[in-house]
Amino acid sequence: QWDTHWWSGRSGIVHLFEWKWNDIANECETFLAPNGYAGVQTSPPSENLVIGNRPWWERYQPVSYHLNTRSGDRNAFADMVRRCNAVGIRIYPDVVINHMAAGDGYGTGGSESRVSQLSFPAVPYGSNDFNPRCDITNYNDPYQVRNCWLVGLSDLKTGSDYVRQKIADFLNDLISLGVAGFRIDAVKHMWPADVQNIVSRLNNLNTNHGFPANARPFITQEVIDLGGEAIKKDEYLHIGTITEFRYSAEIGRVFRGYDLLKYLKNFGEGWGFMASASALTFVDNHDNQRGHGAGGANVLTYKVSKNYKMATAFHLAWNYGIPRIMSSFAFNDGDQGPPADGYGNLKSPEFNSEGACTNGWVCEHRWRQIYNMVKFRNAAGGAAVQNWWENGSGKQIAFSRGNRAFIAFNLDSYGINQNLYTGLPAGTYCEIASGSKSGSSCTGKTITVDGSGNAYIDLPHNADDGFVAIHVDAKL
Ligand code: QV4
Ligand code: CA
Repeated sequence: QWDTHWWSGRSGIVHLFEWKWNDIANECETFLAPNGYAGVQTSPPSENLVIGNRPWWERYQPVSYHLNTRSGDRNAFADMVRRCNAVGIRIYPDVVINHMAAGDGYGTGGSESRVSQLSFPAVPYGSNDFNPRCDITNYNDPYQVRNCWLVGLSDLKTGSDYVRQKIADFLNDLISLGVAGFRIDAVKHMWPADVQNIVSRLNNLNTNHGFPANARPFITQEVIDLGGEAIKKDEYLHIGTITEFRYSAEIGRVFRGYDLLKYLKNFGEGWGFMASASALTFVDNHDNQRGHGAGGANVLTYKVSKNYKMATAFHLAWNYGIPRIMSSFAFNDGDQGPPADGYGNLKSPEFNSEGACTNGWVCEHRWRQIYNMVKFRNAAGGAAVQNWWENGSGKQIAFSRGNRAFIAFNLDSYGINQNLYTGLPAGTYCEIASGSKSGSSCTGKTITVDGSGNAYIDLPHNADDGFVAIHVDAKL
């Protein structure tokens, strides 16, 4: 429940938010695997309520556990998992199990949602399967948070044997298709014992998809705990990993320049975050990038691209947590749905000559500064952070990962123009923010490490990218 089941030499889970299953399968084969990514978090695969102008959040309103959504049907889901596993990309669907939909209507597979009668015939769930209707108004009352209806979503009686087994059957169906684990939605709104019980009913991973015998599904639980509420992330640590929302809030604050970079020296447990092996870390997620959930105004998104790339570079360079990378669609208002045609069918991403997404998809995971930092993380492996350097004002920092990788950041009002000790073997390296290694040359700048491990670092305050990075796999 803590093991991601990543292939060795891979890292990073990309949240391909609202992508179609077939497009994810193509992305695994053509981009994610060749660039060293390890996994994908998908949007919820279960049938959801069709809502008016198709906001993204309709997918958080289940109508049944049929695998039938705008992302594709059961066959497409199965095909995606098979193709991604074959190239070493693990699939972790987002699963919504705390509740069903909030309104009456029909699902993406045609099933009925009759909240007014507490009836979801396609599961089936009936009136015995829901907690009595009430609103969550006080997050300091654990009973209310767990037993009342989150923003009017029909709250399942997860204490009941029948409900637990229906949920476990749904998750076991996904396991049979080869998923490596789950992002479980709204875990704060379920009692730890209920979540634990459901997880205990899960089968081991499917060995036909390359998992070893007795492998448990990776579990990451969405528990938003920024401190100050009654429900603590610690209550769920024995079940699996947990989304570390403080990571998102704090890294945004630092890379917006509201705190000094030098304080990142002990980023992680030193800042009061949970233990690294339990922490699912992210710069932004699909909620807080648009003002839903928690994190507030400091959260960085693709819209503040220079600072976002710097924060992501630090995220991937630093050896704390299990990193998840957000891959967004462009939006102006927080309810807007993903790119779709006039009939509501999701659009496939298209790519320009440089590999960047077009037609409404942002695809941060295809930004050079980001995918090259995944390669940096893979090159660094388990090497420790060493050779920390900071300037007098604390707005410029640099560090190495053992003798395998080196990175410098500048948020100051003047440049870095000096020799720094990199810890790396002598040679010429491709600087991976500005370009990529291609054969024996580099499409961007180069940095030369001398025989004593020093390199001249030139990083102007107004450079396009606020960091420079080199690693042994990009040595020329
Ligand atoms: C409205 C009113 C309610 C009223 C209700 C009556 O606001 O006060 O009770 O009508 O029916 C959508 C609308 C919301 C609406 C609700 C029900 O935005 O206004 O309520 O539907 O019709 C996503 C969105 C929500 C969305 C929900 C369901 O963020 O806006 O609600 O999907 O479609 C807390 C939780 C945390 C949660 C986070 C957002 O602790 O668990 O809020 N995060 C997860 C997901 C998130 C998802 C849910 C949970 C729910 O990451 O994306 O909410 O599954 O912090
Ligand atoms: Ca609940």
